[in-house]
Amino acid sequence: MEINNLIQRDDVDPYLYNLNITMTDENIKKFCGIKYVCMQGSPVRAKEFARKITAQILKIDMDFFEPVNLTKTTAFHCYRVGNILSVSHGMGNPSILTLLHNISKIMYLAENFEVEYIRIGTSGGIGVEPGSVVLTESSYMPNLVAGFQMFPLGKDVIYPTQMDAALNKRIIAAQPNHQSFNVLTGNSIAADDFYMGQARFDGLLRPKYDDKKRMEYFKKIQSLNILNFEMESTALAAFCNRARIPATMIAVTLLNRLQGDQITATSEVLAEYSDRSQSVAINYLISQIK
Ligand code: R2B
Ligand code: URA
Repeated sequence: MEINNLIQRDDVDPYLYNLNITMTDENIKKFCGIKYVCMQGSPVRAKEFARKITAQILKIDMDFFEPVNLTKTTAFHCYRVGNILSVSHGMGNPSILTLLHNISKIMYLAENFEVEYIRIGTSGGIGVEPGSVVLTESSYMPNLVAGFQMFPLGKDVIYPTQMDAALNKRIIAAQPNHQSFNVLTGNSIAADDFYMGQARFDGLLRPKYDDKKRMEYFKKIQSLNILNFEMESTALAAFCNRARIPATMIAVTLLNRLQGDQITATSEVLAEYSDRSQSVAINYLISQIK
């Protein structure tokens, strides 16, 4: 991690409002030695992931262990298992970006300068078989520009959004030869919402586009090797590029958007799909830790 030269130890506000934690020495110690920060949208899934890595990596019987949430807020939950943090990031770029500032300040204060960040999530596939897991190479805005646009002091700035290629390679190398689903690398679009932001017709508001225009958009998307829509990858990639933190996203596709808008898989199938992203991450963590 290359610390933004605006952040110096003495300048950092020791109270992290969004996590409701004061970074006393005692609290900082709870985070020392973290190497992997794994992020998922929901607090429930972050806890479930913490339970899985406890059982699968630390081999601890889950009948006798309950992960403890280290934050005092409902917005972001945070669980520590060995040198892994399992954190929830909420939904969308603004939410994950807020989490990233807070969690990275903690990593800095705890002197964890060699961290890696992985978002583990779901997405809408574009021309890929539902249930495939996509590792993001570069993240695009919905206007099909690779980058993340922000307006610091009203100025229009686009930050680069490539994920860490070496980390992606290590994750792929850690997967078993005969996985029952595809693990692909390609690009992703981080949309501003689930509906019109992802070219859907099934939101409340009637979009101005029609099927033909949408198909033209999907074709352009495919020509850029963009494999999925989701809502956080541009902020993740831009933040981590600026902070020099290796980062990537592992996102399972819940449907193929060339075939429709509605997610129609049963809840059992969807749960199994979500488990796939987690298991790809766990295979990687096991390969690094053992
Ligand atoms: C994927 O799924 C969520 C929307 O349902 C969003 O957080 C994302 O990126
Ligand atoms: N998450 C998204 O953002 N879009 C989808 O279509 C599915 C999951």
